[in-house]
Amino acid sequence: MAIDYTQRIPNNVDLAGDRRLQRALENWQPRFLDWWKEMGPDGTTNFDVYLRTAISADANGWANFGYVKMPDYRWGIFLAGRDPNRQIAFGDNKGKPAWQEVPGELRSTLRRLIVTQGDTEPASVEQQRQLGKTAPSLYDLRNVFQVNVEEGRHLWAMVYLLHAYFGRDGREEAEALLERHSGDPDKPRILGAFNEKTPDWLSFFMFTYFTDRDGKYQLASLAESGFDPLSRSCRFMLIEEAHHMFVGESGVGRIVQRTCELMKEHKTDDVRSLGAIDLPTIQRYLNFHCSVSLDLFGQEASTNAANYYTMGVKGRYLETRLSDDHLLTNATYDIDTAEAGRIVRKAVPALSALNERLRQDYLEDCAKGLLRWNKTIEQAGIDFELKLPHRAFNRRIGAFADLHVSPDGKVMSEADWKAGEGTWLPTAEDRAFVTSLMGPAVIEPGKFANWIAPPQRGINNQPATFEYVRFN
Ligand code: BYC
Repeated sequence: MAIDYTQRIPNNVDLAGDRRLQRALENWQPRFLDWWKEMGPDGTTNFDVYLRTAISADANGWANFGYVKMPDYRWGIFLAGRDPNRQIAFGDNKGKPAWQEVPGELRSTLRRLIVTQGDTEPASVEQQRQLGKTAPSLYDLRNVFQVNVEEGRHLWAMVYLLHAYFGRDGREEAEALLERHSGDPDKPRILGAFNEKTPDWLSFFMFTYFTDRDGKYQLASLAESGFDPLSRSCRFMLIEEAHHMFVGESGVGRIVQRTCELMKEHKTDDVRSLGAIDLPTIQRYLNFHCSVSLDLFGQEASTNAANYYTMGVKGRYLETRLSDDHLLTNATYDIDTAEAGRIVRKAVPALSALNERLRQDYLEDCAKGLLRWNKTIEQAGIDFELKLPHRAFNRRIGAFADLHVSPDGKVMSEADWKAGEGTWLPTAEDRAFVTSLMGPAVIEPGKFANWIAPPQRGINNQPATFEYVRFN
């Protein structure tokens, strides 16, 4: 299917039929491109990258592969198809037709959720800005760029909603999404994890494994929203999100594989001297990215979350597949929380526990990748197991923020925690070592940096040796 180049903004929302909206978005587009040039992947404007582009929301249209210069990427607005009979599935408005416009009383709540979601998308592009310079292969270089352009499109998705449904406030919020920047002391991004650095490829793969997976669970909850345009936007975004998590899971998996190969071949644990990343360092990075991502789910007991649910704006993961009353007014849910300096398990009203419930779904999903990574370690005959840290470890948000908890869940004094910190979280020395392995970028087709194994297969049935990026 060919791209319609007569459209400045490819879309399936009949932009041409809404001149006011079209003008507003065409006004925002150059600002977005300025932001991309200033804050997007550094020094890449002339590269031809083998990218997939969504040109429509149907099965054939969402994955068109070809060489594209990234500033010319066809960022567009695509919503999953509309079900005219869709009903709100939960909360006080359960059973009513899904809203096609924003109900007045939900305006500020919905805007806030859309802005929070939208803010993460450009933030991650900013965080990954320098990675191209140290890519371990052309295949990986292409993957980070793919992730970046799709996060750019996800920003477009939220900006469309702001422009189309929130009037002047929405336009101002859309501007502000380009004005806050990751790690900026004066105008930081909204959520903690999006102000951290992603300075190296181990961090990038951990980020796409753990933090993009928060994206999956948050988007899935918003896909249940009674506000139909938000639901449809998120459903389309989720299709793209799967590739980002694949990049993370396979990236960490390939690093683990290479480390194990070298340990076996040289009969040593000291793979650092062989230019690879040792398993304890991988575990420390994992602890960091997992704990920072767990914070993204908010407070364990949250009245915000209860209100979102009751109002019908944000549901549970796979809400419509759950078999209960979808009101939860009389239900309880067991959560781990902190009381008098201890971790206790207790039943709380299910409505207030919705953040924690989503975090639980998320953690179960996170565990699956570890099973695969650990299989690689086991098959190499190595006695080591990667583990998810306890949910209370290294938290900044929620009930455990004031506790000092080890990765295996022991509450301890601050002094003891500080004494253990260097074995649980990446140290300055770990980070310096990992950085020392990075770059310069490996740009010969089919070649890979020493610290990572090649992928099992390439992108879109292309071989690993394919020229995924041309530099011109
Ligand atoms: N950092 O009642 P609570 C993605 C604030 S990632 C800073 O628990 P709530 C992606 C909170 O705002 C997915 N502040 O809040 C991934 C609240 O502030 P106020 C992004 C935090 O609302 C990779 C206060 O603490 N999408 O897509 O229930 C690459 C009380 O908390 C944090 C979404 O997040 C934090 N971590 O839950 C690219 C979905 N956590 O009211 C993309 C939209 C909490 O006291 N957002 N606070 O001023 C939401 O659903 C909710 O805002 C949250 C927070 C789940 C984030």
